[in-house]
Amino acid sequence: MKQQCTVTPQILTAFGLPADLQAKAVHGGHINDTFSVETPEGQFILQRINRFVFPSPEHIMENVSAVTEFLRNKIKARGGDPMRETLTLRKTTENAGFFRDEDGEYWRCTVLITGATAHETPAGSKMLREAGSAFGSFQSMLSDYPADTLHEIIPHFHDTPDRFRQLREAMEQNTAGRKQEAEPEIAFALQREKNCGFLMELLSQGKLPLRVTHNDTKMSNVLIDDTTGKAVCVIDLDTVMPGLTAFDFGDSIRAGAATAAEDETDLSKVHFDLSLFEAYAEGFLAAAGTALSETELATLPMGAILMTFEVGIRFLADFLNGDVYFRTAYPAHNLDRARNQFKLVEEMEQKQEEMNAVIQKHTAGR
Ligand code: GN1
Ligand code: MG
Repeated sequence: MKQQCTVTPQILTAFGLPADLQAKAVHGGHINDTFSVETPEGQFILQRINRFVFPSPEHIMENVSAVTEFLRNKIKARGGDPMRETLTLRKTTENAGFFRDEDGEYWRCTVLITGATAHETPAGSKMLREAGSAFGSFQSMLSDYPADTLHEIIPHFHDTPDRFRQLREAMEQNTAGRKQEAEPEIAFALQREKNCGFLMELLSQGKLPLRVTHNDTKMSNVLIDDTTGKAVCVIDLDTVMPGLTAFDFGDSIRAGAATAAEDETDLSKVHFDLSLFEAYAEGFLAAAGTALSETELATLPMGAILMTFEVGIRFLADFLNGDVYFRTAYPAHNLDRARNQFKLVEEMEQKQEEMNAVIQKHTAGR
C-alpha cells in the first residue's frame, strides 16, 4: 500500500514557494503522487516520485532536465512557446532539480500548463491524430540528441526476447500454480517466440538507430488545447531513455487503435481498427517522417505487433507469477489482459500489409 502523502511547508519553501499554500491532489497517474498549487506568480505542479518503481530518481531528474533544456532551445528556434510546448522545471532555492524531504522522498516542481487537458482516451480520430503529431514532433526534435548519454531508467524495458525469457522463467517456476489455466495463451506465445527478436536484432546489426524514446506514449500523456483541440505538449518524461522509435509508435497503437479497453473480456468487442491506426500514423509521420530512416519507417507496423505481443507476455508472466507487478482487481485479471492483447496481435498480423500501405501512403514523396 502506498503511504498517504501531503505537501509540507518545508517542501514548498524548498522550491521558493509561500509556505502556507494549500496543495490540491491531482488524480490520474498510477505511479507518482501529484499536487497543484496556485501562487500569485502562477500555478505549479508538485510531484513525489515513486521510489519503488524508480529506484534512481536522480537519474530521472538528470534525463528530464537535459531533455527539456534541449527541447526548449528547439522550440524557441522554431518560434514556439517553450513554456507551453515542453515541461519547465522549477529548481529549488539551492538550484537543484529535486528536493529530498526528511523521509528521503524525492519531490519535483514544474510549471502548470493551463488551458490544456490530458484525456484518458481519444475523443475521436482527430484527437488521436493530434497525439500522433505530438509524439512525432517529440521524436523529430530529439532526433539529433545523443541518446546514449541518457540514463537507462528501467534496463531492458522494451527488449522483447528478454521479456520472453522472463515468461519462460515464470512458466518453469509456475509459482502461483496457474500454468494449466493459461495453456492456450502459453501456446499462442510460444508460436511467436522465434519472431520476437526481429527489432532488437536490427538494432544490434546497426540497421536501426537508438533514439531518445518516451516509453509511455499513451493518449493521456499528451496535453490537448481546450480551445483549439491541437496538441500542446508531451508530458510524463519519467521513462525517457534510449530505445527504438518503432516501440514508441507501437505502444500508442496498442492502446489507441484498439476498439476496447485492454482488460475487456468480451473479445468480440476487441479489434484492431485500421482507420484509427491511420489517424495516428498520419499525425505522427507528418511531424516525424523526415527525421526517420527508411528502415525505421518500414518497421513501424512491426513495432505495433511486437509491442502488443510484449505487453501480452508481460501480463501472462505476471499472471503465472501470482500478480506481483501490475495492479489487478480480480484473480484472472492479468490472464484476461493477456488474451485481449493476443486478440489484437492476431488482427494486427492479418492487417500487416494494410498497415504497410498506410505508412507508404503517408510518406510518399517525402
Ligand atoms: C504500465 O501504468 P502505465 O499505464 O503508465 C507499464 C507499461 C505497460 C502498461 C500496460 C513502468 O504503464 O509498460 O504498457 O502498464 N509501465 C511500466 O497497461 O511498467
Ligand atoms: Mg507513466
